[in-house]
Amino acid sequence: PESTGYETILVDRPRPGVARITLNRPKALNALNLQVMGEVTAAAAELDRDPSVGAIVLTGSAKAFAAGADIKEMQPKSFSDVYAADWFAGWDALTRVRTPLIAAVAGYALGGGCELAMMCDVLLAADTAKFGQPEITLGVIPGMGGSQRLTRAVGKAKAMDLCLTGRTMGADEAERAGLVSRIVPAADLVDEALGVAEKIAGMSTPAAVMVTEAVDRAFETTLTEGVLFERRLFHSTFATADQKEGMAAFVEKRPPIFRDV
Ligand code: CO8
Repeated sequence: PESTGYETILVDRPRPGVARITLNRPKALNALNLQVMGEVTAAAAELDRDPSVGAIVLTGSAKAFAAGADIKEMQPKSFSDVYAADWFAGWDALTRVRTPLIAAVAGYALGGGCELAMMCDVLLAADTAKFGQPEITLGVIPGMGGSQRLTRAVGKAKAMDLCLTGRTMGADEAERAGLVSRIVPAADLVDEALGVAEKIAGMSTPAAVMVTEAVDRAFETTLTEGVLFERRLFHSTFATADQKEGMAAFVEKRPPIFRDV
């Protein structure tokens, strides 16, 4: 059983090695308020510390992954309020989670919802998914990394288009643009995401974590530095028992049994 006491999320373990965090504020279309931020980041950090969890699925409802940061919570805030609280900085904790995070998006992923999905390692979309950064229509701009991660994911032209007009982008356009890795019929989204998570959880955990660190490094550094970083991580996989097992299993024509060491 998972930690209880969460009010805005559900946490469960639907498959071996797989944990799922479900955003659960249906009346507000999963709008992300401070409580959601605290609960998602706490649950993810706790699952990250659990060696039996090899992948985490983050999802919402059929209608909304999340319709953005909570506008009603932000409405009364002043500049000093949001500056002093460093509003949204708490979400950065999610990017320190080392266990692979899979976003499974159906329905609205707008504003902070789109930004939250983009913080995950793998982004799967239902055919009903709608992505957008509509902050400009509220007189503000993205505040959880949207202008940066969207631009890196889809390039300047589309990022500018989306952030300046506030329009939404359907699953097909998101897939063409490189924002999502797969589109799945809505009815199959959760199964597909759990299957992807189970597959990842069955890999060598050190290798899975290293490869997410290596891919992430591509966003942070030059090609030369990134290639060196990757090569050194590659070398270090030879210090793991899982490398011995994985290569022996290939040669012996049998499936590997990784022990995550
Ligand atoms: N915040 C708070 N409540 C919300 C939000 C939200 N982002 N989105 C929906 N809700 C609430 C609605 O107010 C409504 O509540 P109620 O029943 O009490 O009126 C309930 O959810 C259902 O919503 P709708 O009735 O609007 O449902 P529809 O199906 O008609 O419409 C939409 C769905 C199109 C998604 C619509 O709800 C919508 O446009 N939502 C807002 C989308 C948006 O603009 N998101 C961006 C928010 S801003 C952000 O994420 C980052 C801000 C960065 C600012 C930086 C500050 C420091």
